Amino acid sequence: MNRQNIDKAYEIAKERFAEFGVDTDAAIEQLSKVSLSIHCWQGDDVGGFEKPGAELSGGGLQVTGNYPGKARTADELRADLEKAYSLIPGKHRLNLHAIYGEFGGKLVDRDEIAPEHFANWVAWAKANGLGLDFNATLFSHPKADDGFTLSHQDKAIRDFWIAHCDCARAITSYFSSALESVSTHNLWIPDGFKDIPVDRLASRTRLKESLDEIYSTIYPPWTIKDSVESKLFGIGSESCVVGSHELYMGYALKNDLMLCLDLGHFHPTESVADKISSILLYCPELLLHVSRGVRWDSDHVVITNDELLAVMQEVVRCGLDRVNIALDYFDATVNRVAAWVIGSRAALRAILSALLEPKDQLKDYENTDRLFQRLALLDEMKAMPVGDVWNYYCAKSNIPAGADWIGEIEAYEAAVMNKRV
Ligand code: RNT
Ligand code: ZN
Repeated sequence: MNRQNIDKAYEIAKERFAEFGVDTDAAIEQLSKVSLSIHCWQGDDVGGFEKPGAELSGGGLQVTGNYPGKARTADELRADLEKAYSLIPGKHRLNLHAIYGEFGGKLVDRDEIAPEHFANWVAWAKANGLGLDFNATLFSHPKADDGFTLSHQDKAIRDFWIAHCDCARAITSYFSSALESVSTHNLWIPDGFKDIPVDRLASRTRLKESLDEIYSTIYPPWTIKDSVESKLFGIGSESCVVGSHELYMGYALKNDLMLCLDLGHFHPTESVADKISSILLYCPELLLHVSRGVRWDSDHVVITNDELLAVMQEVVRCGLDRVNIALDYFDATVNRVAAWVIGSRAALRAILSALLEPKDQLKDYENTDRLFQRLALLDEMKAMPVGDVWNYYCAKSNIPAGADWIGEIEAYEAAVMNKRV
């Protein structure tokens, strides 16, 4: 895009938003402070580096597609991430999973992982000015093959996974101190029943007891933000997921943890946007897994759809500083680096769109019962030039504006990714 046109369009957009009392420069300033936690696992189809050629298995998670160029090593993944970050305006974080440690060719089981296995990630994060977040990995492992982990009937298996979570939280606190930026540890487990169980209470009791053990190790809040992620159903856990929304909501409230809402983990017509204000009444902070379900929890690449816009509106209306925003999707049918860029840019642009809302005017209409005016203004805002503000923000940040980044991925694909055979 031509820089002069970007600037000209921005000047007009700025005036148009100003007519509604909205300050576009202030919105850009706020947006520049938002850090997305970008998920490493889009880069290699949730494989990780426990052994060469490791693949996602179990847990009801499914990656489809075999687009060429997948990162095969941590170095390749870091190179791909650097490319992605170079096309996303702002300073962001990286979200790692435990299987992404570098184990030097040795088989290190999940209950033995330690900060040293993530030393390269930390050095790289430091060099690139990124914060790190972390996730225990309770899938793709023989001890998770029957679909149960922390709620398993067998105490030895539960204990193994508790030990893994202990390691994962220790690694998370190491990230926080090494990078001087508080890291989130998110816990998601696959446990659930394909067919109708008769003793839901027993498995949920076991899960609760495992959680009690895990979180009995206290880390000061400036060293870890702990979150727990619920789910409604998965492949192979259609009838009952042990870690349901109610289970974790209760647990988080009682134990001062963060709740993680994944956009794909609710009934398809249920509004995650509507949950945010309720949860923030009781929890100081919230974690979002921004995803896109298509008919089911399919983890499609995030794009600018109504759901994303509605979620980000609520995030901004309720308190951008209280919501941690992570991405969570995996698509192997398209260039994996492009998938990161598409989702990250969509999420940021949706936040920008929400920041450009004429909040005072809308609230005033609402509080004085001028409801057609509220509806009309909300709808008119959809035709406002958010894209011109976005392009200006990108250009100002030295990041390609508009669709200009597509060519950069094409070049990277030809020069780097297509050589990985
Ligand atoms: C699974 C959860 C979970 C995972 C990642 C890989 O349904 O959404 O967050 O996607 O941990
Ligand atoms: Zn998730």
